[in-house]
Amino acid sequence: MSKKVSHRKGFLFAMKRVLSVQDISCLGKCSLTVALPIISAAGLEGAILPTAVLSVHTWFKSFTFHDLTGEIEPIMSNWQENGFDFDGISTGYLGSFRQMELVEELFRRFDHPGMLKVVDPVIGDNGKFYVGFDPKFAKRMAGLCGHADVIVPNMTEAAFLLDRPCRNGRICEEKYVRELLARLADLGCPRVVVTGVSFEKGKYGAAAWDAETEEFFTCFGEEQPGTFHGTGDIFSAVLFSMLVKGDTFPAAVQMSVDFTVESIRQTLRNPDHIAYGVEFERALPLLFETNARD
Ligand code: PXL
Repeated sequence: MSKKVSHRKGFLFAMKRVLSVQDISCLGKCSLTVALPIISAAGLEGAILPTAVLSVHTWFKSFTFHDLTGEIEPIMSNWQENGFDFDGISTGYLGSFRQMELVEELFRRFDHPGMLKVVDPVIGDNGKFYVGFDPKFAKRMAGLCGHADVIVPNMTEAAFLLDRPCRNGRICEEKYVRELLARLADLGCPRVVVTGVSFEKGKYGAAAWDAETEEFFTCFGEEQPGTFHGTGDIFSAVLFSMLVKGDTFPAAVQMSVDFTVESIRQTLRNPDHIAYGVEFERALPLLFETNARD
């Protein structure tokens, strides 16, 4: 029988511990290789539950894929045996229906008042599903979203979760986004952030809805040219970290926009920048600064 021992309580300056559940793409900047440095820079203890190991992410023409589904249950049972708990659990890329079921089990087993559950429904971008995903997968992901406190889809994922066609073009109307957010909250998640939103040329960012307070807000930054892989994972890792640290919902979304824009801006300074990820490492000082006030 597991004993509930928090190894951190009782220390005045105990760090908060968070868990990130997603794949390890060994090379290519996304999922755990970006989430962990962001969590650490934000001053949180990062634990990981890798769902698969890939040579590179699926944006590349070829990749290896080693599924780790069989490890998930034994790892969570072992954590329970050792008495560990988390201040937050965040999920990203999940490779199968079974993994979504296991994440729901993880949420159940480690739930306690104040434990934040963030789901980034990683299924597609730029109007298309990522390799291996389809409308059936999106429907199951919508079910998982119903178990989260916060979800962070991009505009493509938001449409796919609701089984709607994607709209063309970057600029959209506020009315459309407000309705999208309300329908996403109807999935059962009280706080929704949609990324990749623009109402006018030159401004790009996120729109959010808090169904409990009925508050709608937007956070924009200066629009940067081009599209970059992995920015959604960066955005959700910053949002997750800032919420666990106790930021208000609008402040956490604004920080996530600022950090993502700064990562892209730094990337574009390098004329030989890589297309498969951004130089988010250069933006990490923005997060160090948030620790001074903790
Ligand atoms: O960035 C999202 C992501 C995460 N993990 C893997 C991916 C992708 C998007 O393509 O392929 C393996």
